[in-house]
Amino acid sequence: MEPILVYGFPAGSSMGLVAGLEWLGKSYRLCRVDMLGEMREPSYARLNARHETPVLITDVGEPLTETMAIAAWLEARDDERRISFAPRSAEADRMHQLMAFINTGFTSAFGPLWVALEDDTLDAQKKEVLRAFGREAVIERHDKLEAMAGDGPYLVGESPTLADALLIGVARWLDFHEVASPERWPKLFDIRRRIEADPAIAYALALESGESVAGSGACLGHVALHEVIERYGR
Ligand SMILES: N[C@@H](CCC(=O)N[C@@H](CS)C(=O)NCC(=O)O)C(=O)O
Repeated sequence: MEPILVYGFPAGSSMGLVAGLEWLGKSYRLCRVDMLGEMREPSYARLNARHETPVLITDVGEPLTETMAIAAWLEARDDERRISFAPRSAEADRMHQLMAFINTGFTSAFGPLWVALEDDTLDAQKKEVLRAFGREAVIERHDKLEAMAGDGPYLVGESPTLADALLIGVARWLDFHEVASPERWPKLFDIRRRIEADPAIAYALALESGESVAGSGACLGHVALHEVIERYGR
């Protein structure tokens, strides 16, 4: 069977993996999940007990959670090295380093901003503390990633890779939370603009918004969440 990527909306980091699948060019299916609604239902725990996206249903029907594990699964099947590099190469090491940075500190810096936005039990003062803390953390992590970025058109190499896929799913939260102007980090700004101009991103964003659009042809269609849970849930 083709793998199925369970991706979340609104504004899920998994949007980057949809683009990654498009760049990989192998057949896949998608399953769109409302993170504010159906992902919180008890039945979703059969796919991911932590009630998070993304989840990849692998080609043998096993749910695989965690972005880094899913990216590693894709990389292992990227025989033509479309979105990754030869194992043991310096580029592969650098790509893994950037992916790890993005998936850990860079992503988690936005956590307080999400809590301030979504947790209605918090009073205004607590929300402001969280916002101030989150803004500072996001700026600091952007400073660090800017220092790690090279002078190339993408994070690593001459075409978009899994590192760019992970970056683009999360970096847009900077604008969503209105933390700072993206131009403040010129290298990241340039890389983001280049990735965002890619048709795979327009495709992934349109799907996230619920539009029905044509991509590269690699996506064989969507599967309903209840079907994915019934067939592949644990
Ligand atoms: N460690 C997980 C984190 C995944 C994660 O936090 N996903 C977010 C969406 S980007 C989520 O599902 N959050 C739960 C929620 O919004 O309630 C990974 O890297 O895949």
